[in-house]
Amino acid sequence: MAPVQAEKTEFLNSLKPENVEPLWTVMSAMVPPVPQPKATPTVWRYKSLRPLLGEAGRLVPAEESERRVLMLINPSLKAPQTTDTLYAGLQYIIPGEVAPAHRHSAFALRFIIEGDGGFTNVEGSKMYMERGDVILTPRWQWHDHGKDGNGPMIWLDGLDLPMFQAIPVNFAEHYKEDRFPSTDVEETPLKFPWKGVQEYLDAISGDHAIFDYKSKEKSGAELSTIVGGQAERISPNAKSAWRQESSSFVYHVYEGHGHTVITEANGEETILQWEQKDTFCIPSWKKFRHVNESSSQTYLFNFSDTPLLKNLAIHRVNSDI
Ligand code: 1HN
Repeated sequence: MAPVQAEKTEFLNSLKPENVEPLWTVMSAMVPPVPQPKATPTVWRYKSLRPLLGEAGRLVPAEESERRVLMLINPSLKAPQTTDTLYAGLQYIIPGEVAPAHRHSAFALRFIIEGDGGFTNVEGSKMYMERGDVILTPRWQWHDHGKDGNGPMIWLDGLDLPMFQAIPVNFAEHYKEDRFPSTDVEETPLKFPWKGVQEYLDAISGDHAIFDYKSKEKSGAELSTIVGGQAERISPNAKSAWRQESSSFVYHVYEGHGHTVITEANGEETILQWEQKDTFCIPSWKKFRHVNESSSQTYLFNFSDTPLLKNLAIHRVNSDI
């Protein structure tokens, strides 16, 4: 080793005990030319997960679980990461069960996949939920879930939990009783029935339509400061527009089947094949488009971290595609 190299190594070794590290060896990785999400594009197949949810229902009592959820964890990351910034899980509830009242700093939304007679009570407003509905649980609001009638109910939970890994300020509290006192409500700003969303999408001409879920309490605002949502319609055997954003997305297939093409900067292609009730994720800055392979309309729901990025002034859209 040339003397200067030996000296340099000795110098670098002397830094560690002082709790300092050189920036110059890692600078390019820290400020890469484009986002480098760690998440891998992944599909969670309902056909495979549905029996596992049933097994969880049989083996894990509600009292034991607080929330009976299978988390959708990205194979390149660990819980609670579905993408680098978003958490998704499938929740399963059986008639008569109580998912007890609690509140936390994290925001949650739910997209109902299967069943009826299930309800969420948010701060005393008890809302019944149906397939396709979006239900919000704003930060620090008491919420519990339950289920009347027959058969289970299953929904997709979307939370901003990964952010609390980086900013560990998530508080939670349990209510003194299982249920927060409630009254039934039909119309509430926290519920977005599917019917109206589909009517909106169907009234738009063209092969690809997007509905932006917006807060009903603060007009024009996103669903939360961190998580936002959209519904999309793609015409029979048609393709959606290409899209590339700094946001990451969790998609859920409400109806239809097809695939999503993801093109990397080096031209490499990933195909995510999906069918009804599947969930899949698109990491940040991936260029992607959906292809409807069915002879009827395909409807997708997504939630993303777009509001977070907008609020931090780091949302970026490639509009040259
Ligand atoms: C939560 O409160 C719910 O209320 C679901 O249904 C999933 C995952 C992590 C932390 C809190 C719910 C959750 C959660």
